[in-house]
Amino acid sequence: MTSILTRRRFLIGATMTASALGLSGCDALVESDRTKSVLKIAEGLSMKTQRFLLGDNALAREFTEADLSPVFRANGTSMPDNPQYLDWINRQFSTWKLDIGGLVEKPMQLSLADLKALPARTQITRHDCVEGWSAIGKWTGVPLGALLNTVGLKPEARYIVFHCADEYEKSLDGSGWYYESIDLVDAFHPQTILAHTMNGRELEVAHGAPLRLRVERQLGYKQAKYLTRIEAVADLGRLYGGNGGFWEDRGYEWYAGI
Ligand SMILES: Nc1nc2c(c(=O)[nH]1)N[C@H]1C(S)=C(S)[C@@H](COP(=O)(O)O)O[C@H]1N2
Ligand SMILES: [Mo]
Repeated sequence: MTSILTRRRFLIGATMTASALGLSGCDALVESDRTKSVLKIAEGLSMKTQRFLLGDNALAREFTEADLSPVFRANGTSMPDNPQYLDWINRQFSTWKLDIGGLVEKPMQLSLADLKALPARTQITRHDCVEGWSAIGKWTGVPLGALLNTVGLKPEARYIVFHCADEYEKSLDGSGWYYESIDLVDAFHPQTILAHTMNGRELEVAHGAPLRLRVERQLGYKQAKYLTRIEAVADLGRLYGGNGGFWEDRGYEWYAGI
């Protein structure tokens, strides 16, 4: 098993390739398309490096009950303000459904009760936000891979997109809805779950009720809350800003490996 330090060094090494390729100051980082494509290469390297060093199925570290953070901060949206969501809350999410569609053989709609009746995985993991805080929480939910096997992915499917109930940035064209995406390696990873339970209790609104993604080898912003729809797609270019996520459309890396 590679030590975290070596792994971080190696990842830094991969990212450094961007500078080796000729990026100098931060100003150079701002606009040029070449810079963007170089950064994309660096990001591709860090994803490949992580997977090469750790393997496609290597688990993120799991902790014990004793490690649970006494306080787990809520970040980003902590209360979606759209009327549909408020109605779901008022009905204890009994009318909420998760829609699974896109490039699948058998599209499905699952209620919260349906999801809770499925076999679940529980994991205690550390959540790392890019803003510089971490918290350890216990998550219980349905392995995404099992759900995808049930609906059956069409051969063209390459990514899984997660649509959320919060419009993070109000805009006329609807480009401000929170969304995220992962590829099939992460979608079928054993620790990738749709969590309905946190620290042994029903997921609170601030943490993404009634259902949120946990994709444990990536940073906080990938952990989409308030899920409404899961869509299998062949490419990410046609969704919203085209970069595969709300924050990705605003400059963050799509592969947020940690
Ligand atoms: N739908 C939605 N999901 C989201 C966000 C958000 O604003 N909306 N914020 C992200 C960020 S940046 C982080 S760090 C985590 C925070 O999860 P928490 O509120 O449970 O701590 O959720 C992520 N998922
Ligand atoms: Mo975050």
